Amino acid sequence: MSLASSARRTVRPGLRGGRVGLLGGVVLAAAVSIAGPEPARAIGMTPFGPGGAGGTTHAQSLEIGPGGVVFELDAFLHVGGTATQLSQAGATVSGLGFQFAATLSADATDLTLSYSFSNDTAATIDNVSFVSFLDAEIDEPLNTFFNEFATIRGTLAAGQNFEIDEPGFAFGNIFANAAANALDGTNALPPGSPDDVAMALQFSIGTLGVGETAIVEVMISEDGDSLGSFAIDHEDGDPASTTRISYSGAVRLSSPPDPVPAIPEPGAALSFGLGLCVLARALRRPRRTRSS
Ligand SMILES: [Ca+2]
Ligand SMILES: [Ca+2]
Ligand SMILES: [Ca+2]
Ligand SMILES: [Ca+2]
Repeated sequence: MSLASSARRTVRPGLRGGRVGLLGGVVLAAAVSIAGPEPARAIGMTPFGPGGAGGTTHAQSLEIGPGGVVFELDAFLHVGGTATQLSQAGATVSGLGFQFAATLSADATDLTLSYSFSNDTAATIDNVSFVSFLDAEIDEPLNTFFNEFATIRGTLAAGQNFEIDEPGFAFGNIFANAAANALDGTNALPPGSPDDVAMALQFSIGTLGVGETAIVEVMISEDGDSLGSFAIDHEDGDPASTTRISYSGAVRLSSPPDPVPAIPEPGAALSFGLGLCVLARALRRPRRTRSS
């Protein structure tokens, strides 16, 4: 199957490298903070697309804290060297039964994405690996999407890898590496080298026995919580931007297969409002195409 790439941001705004947008954003943010209280912190979302596809590029709204907006959320399952992009997949991926669920914590600060792959065949399936890809922006209307950086904390688990890079519209190789199951284990956008942050996490699952299920859980948090022993924190270089997006995950095997909880349905009014936001952002944003 061909790996779809999103059409987006054909041209960056002319503010790149300049100071006008950043200073304007600082002034505007200062005015906002004088005028009113701190904005509420929480994660809000509309229902995810096929395969758990999320972000404005998939016509789904996922907002993180006061300033975070997901542009693209997707994942890849790799089986025996063959990649499947989950936003393009059905209920079966490389012969494995596939289910996706999204669960918000009670205080709406942590979103857990659950990807479940069950071997319902009569033979073991070898060389299974999973890669999650997340491209979010922080306070883009105030200070652009390319003034951002990321840091890592903790220790990678056995079989885990990561990458932080520009998402492939300018110079980064993270999306191609996610599609190739070959994250490079480097942070190309540390503090002091800001750009358009995208993050990826890779989990080696190995062999899935007959009747066995692998459950990959990915957490997106706006208050620093994480799953497993390793996390990436995505932040904005503008001191007025207080949003921090934490991204982490873990994999476990279960036999017999785990039931997957149903996807929670946001209220109709919330969905409608967020849907309008998605539409408005989609209309505002210039499009460009990721080079393959
Ligand atoms: Ca939390
Ligand atoms: Ca920003
Ligand atoms: Ca890279
Ligand atoms: Ca980004």
